[in-house]
Amino acid sequence: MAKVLLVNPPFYRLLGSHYNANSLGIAYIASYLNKHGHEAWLYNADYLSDKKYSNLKKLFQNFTNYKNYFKDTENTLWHEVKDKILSFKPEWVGYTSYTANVSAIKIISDKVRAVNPDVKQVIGGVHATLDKNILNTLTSIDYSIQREGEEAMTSLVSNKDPKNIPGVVLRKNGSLINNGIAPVIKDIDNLPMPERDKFWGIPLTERKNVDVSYINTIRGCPYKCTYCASPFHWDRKTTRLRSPESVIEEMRHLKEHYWHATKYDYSASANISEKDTLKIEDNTLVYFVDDVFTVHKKRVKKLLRMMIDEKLGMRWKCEARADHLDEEICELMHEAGCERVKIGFESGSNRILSQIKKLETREEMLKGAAMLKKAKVPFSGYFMAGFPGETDDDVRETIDFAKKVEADYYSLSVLAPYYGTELYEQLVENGHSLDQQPWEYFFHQSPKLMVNDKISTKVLEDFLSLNDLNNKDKKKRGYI
Ligand code: B12
Repeated sequence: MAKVLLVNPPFYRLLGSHYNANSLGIAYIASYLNKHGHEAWLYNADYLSDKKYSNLKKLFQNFTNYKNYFKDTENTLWHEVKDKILSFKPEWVGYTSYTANVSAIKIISDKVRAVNPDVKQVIGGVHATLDKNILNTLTSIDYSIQREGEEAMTSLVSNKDPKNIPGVVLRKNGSLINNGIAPVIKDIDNLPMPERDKFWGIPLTERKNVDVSYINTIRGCPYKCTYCASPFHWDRKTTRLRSPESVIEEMRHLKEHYWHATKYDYSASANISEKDTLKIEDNTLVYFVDDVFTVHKKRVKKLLRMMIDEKLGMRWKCEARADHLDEEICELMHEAGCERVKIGFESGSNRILSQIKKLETREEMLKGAAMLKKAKVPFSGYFMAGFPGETDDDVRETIDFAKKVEADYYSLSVLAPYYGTELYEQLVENGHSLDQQPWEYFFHQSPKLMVNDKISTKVLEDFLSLNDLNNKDKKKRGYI
């Protein structure tokens, strides 16, 4: 039996906000390890003892402070994380990675190695999957696991020979051996539910502040949008959907063991500029983290009907595409307690939509938005600016379009081409020096135009101030 600590590195904390949700990737690895007789716990190093989320503007403003943490590698925050990891006395430590947190993993893993070289360290998750040479940068990490980590991690900590474990990258004689991507887990219904109890590093009294109401019902996404890491992180051809029965079982389990009676506090909306922060009570809203929750219409209708019939009374939110809706789905969503649909519109310019392979037009999107409105389902509109070659006119089209869809909340981002996306590869091929940028810059709350020199400051400002749009209507609900 191995003692394993799975770590979600600091990120929002460094931006002055907090993130108290259970990171599902490592929660799945932990429950799988525990099912196989190991002792695996989760440590969310991004957790802060607080209930406040910074609003979008604050996140943008805190970018300079954020960058300073990476220059100050002896900052007490890094030492605190290292000390908490070591206080668990782990034999194995596993980090979950996005591109933006790779630098944090570097700082922490170096410190852990310096104090206790016997602890074996592993990296998994999106960045580890997309960057097969990541061990060359992370010199204190022993193994990298590509794509789904349940089986590979279990084999590693069970002391199987890493050379023979599919999915693992290891070092030998100064070079890397890559065993290839981990095989697809075909039946995701039968995976144990993600770990929701074993949290290291937070006092028991704060345990109830951990948001464990994230649910993953789909692994993968059949689309190939050029700005998204999913097509490469997951295999587009092997998108797997859990059965509605298995999803309902997880909802029931959540309700029985973790659900809070408290309601969301909408009084402070992140859209209302005089308020700095938004207070949220956790475990009062299920978050379906799937890329496109509605991707399979027949299945989602069955699931929504089951939610209604079961009378679960649990409010929820999800991510979807506007073209994967119909009137019946929207009505069922309303009846089944949908509090928010997060729609990735991205742009209001058909030229840009086609360039980024969104496979959707603004006309189709408007139709989807209208159906949600008719069924009284609140939705957030996600928009981006700063694509290569995008002009002021394109952004103005986005601004007009965004106003037309009348979302309940606007989330606005300046494009950060994520490592491993089609867009990133194209840009590097065309001579952009993205590969020279620090990893920690690859997230979308950085206000800088990274790969566009055509959009004027004024138009970008107008775009970003769409965030204030529904200030006028305080009845509309802010960010959730
Ligand atoms: C839900 C979600 C969020 C949530 C919650 C994140 C969380 N920590 O739980 C929120 C909204 C907070 C969020 C924030 C961000 N996200 Co996000 N998010 C997602 C989303 C939609 C689903 C993630 C998920 O739960 N998947 C389900 C689980 C089961 O899958 P998984 O995490 O990949 O885990 C499996 C494997 O990767 C692996 N694995 C994962 N970790 C580990 C660790 C070890 C040791 C091992 C062995 C294996 C392993 O095994 C797991 C089980 O098989 C993905 C897109 C996607 N479909 O994957 C984007 C995605 C991961 N996010 C992304 C990004 C960029 C961000 C942000 C940086 C955005 C920003 N603010 O600018 C932040 C970073 C947050 C952070 N704390 O670091 C990108 C990452 C791309 C990249 N190259 O970096 C993705 C891929 C989206 C995209 N469109 O490209 N995100």
